[in-house]
Amino acid sequence: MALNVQEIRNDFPILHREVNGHPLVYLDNAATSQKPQQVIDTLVHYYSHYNANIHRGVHTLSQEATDAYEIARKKIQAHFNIRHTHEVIFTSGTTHGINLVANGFSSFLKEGDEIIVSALEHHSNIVPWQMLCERTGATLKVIPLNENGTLIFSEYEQLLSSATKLVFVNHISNALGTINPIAKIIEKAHEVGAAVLIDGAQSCSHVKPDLQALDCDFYVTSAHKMCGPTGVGMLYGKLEWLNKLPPYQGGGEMIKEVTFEKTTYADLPHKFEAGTPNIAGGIGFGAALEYLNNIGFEAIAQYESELLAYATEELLKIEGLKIYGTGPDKTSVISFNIEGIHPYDIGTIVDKLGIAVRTGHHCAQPIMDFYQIPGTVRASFAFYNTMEEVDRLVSAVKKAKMMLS
Ligand code: C6P
Repeated sequence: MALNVQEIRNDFPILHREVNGHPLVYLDNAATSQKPQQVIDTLVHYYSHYNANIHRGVHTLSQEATDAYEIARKKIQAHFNIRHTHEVIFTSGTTHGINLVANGFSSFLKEGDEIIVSALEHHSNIVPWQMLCERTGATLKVIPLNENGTLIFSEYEQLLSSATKLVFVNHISNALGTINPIAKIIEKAHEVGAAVLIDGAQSCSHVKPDLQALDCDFYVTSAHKMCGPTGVGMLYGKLEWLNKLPPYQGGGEMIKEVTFEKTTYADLPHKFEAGTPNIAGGIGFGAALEYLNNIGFEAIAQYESELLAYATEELLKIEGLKIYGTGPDKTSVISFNIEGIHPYDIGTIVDKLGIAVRTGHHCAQPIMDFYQIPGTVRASFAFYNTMEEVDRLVSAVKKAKMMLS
């Protein structure tokens, strides 16, 4: 079913503001998405009507807040087709989820073990594994890139061996938009007995992953990339892994019993949820999933691919403009540079014209090193963007080129 984009845009109050005297064109969706009124209302309703701590009180407000938070966990479970509700761990976001797993593996790895990451990773899927290698003596191996920004799959197969304990790959690259063949990556890793963590920070706003079908061992994402609030996300782990991993943080609500001699830990998911969580955020995450599902992921994917095709075609008409990330499977992200012009300068000028894009290395410096560039201009599109906004971007980039050449 086709999207009614104008109607959808009415759900997003921020899209009606002006920036520097121009109607806002928000094309920084890969950094964070905008929030529909339905999600904003959910947060306001929580704080105005039943704000209370959860899992701790017998009073009515605490029960209401606990129920809403646990309903949100069930919405996440259903959305990602997760077998058990207690395989859903609330986190503060993707970065938190990855660090939780990396920390947990400290006790399982030793010298001689190997961890594989891809050359397409965000820093949050590189640095925690480097730290894990430093702690354990394990070695980090990297799947290299083709010139078009796709992974060299045959090199991945070469890297796999009985020494491989873990494989970490993002579902979609934030810097280039490349969609990785994660089903094949997971299958190959499992053949050598390695566990796989998929970083879904960029994918969840575009596709609806079926985690049981994918059979990954861990999956992490952030609510703020998918119309939800910041500061909340989820870690999925297969039950056997979550049972094996030690807790990441100690504190309230993650215990069964505490004495000065010995502490025993709570059952899943609470073992990994120490301290007061982002309650409003978790409930808002559930509302965001509901919102996106009401629109429908097939319709979103179809429309975003039209935006991508049109924007790619129009941008490539600009002489000297080069797009990085030109693989066959791409999401609606366009990373580009114009010969002889620094990406920051383009970003600054288009902002003056009301257009928000991200410039720089996008927390993925190894990709920039691969292309031997300081960074790119990144325009990332969401289902609430329009073809007219693509035209505004193209005309602003042309203007920037004229001013800076
Ligand atoms: N990428 C971007 O502009 P957090 O910050 O924990 O919500 O997400 C981290 C993260 C991890 N993996 C990938 C693939 C990501 O894209 C991100 C966040 C944003 O591209 C902000 S740096």
